[in-house]
Amino acid sequence: MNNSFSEILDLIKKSNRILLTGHTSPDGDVVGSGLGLLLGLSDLNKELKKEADEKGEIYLDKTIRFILEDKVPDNLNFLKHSILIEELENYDSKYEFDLMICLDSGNYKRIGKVEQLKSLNTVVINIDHHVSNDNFGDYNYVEYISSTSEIIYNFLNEMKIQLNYGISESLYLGLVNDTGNFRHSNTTSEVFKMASNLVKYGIEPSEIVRNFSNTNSMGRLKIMGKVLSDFKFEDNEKLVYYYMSEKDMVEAGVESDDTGGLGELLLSYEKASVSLFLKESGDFIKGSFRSKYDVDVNKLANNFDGGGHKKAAGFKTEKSVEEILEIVINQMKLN
Ligand SMILES: [Mn+2]
Repeated sequence: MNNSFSEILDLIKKSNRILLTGHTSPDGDVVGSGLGLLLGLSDLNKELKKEADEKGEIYLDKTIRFILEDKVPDNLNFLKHSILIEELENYDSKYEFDLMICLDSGNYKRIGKVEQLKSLNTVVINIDHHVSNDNFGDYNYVEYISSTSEIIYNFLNEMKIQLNYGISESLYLGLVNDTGNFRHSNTTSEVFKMASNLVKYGIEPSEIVRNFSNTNSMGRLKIMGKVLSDFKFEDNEKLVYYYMSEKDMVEAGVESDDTGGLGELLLSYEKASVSLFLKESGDFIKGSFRSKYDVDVNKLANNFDGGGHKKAAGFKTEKSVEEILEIVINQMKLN
């Protein structure tokens, strides 16, 4: 059961130290929804302070921080306010947070080491759009719409928190990230209405997309070339896949976080229905599924305790590439 936006807002109003966070390896939706909410709540704080001043009441300023385990990737750093996002490693205050808002995270583990900042008295709010979300919060708001950014947009609007350039730019990036720039099936009429409204605040859609997408390093382009020339295809299951070892990454001179979106690239193969991009990561293999038609890849990822959406899901496992492929292909055969 979801809590209402007004219950969540009441909790925010009552809390003085608020921590916003999202999943590790942050994407445009984590950064966009988090920054949009941070800026909205900062304005709310000013508003509450003004109201208290007018009444001659004492007001304790809210501290609102947006902290992620990992650093914000280069292609998301163009946002006007991205400097406000803190990396856990650089965070050294000893606040006791009253409230922690987890964004775009299907389960509590997804926030990684930021979990250390929670104390016994911290209330957790879970705001997310993944079908695999397990309602881990003390308060939950989970809705299966395009993005967490769309939920934050609805929240700010319904709670009458005024948007501005910075909020709009952030939320627009979240939409672009999760709808594949309005290409995926989660692109609804509500999404277009939201986008249209955000543009009224003076943001430049073409500039956002250019900053977000046209930032491939030489290494990343070379690794794309390798993936495109060496991928494998299972004709019966219409499964296209590629396994990238750490050696491949070293040879191409790319970092692990330079490899996002390669599964989607593979899915563009005309005959493919599902793509699986596998990547060695220490003792684990990380997998990323994309689905073009009606194969539910959230279910496929569940085999490895992962999840996400019907058309995009991920997992991390200690199993070998061969074992992973066998499990996936066998399950696809059954369907
Ligand atoms: Mn998302």
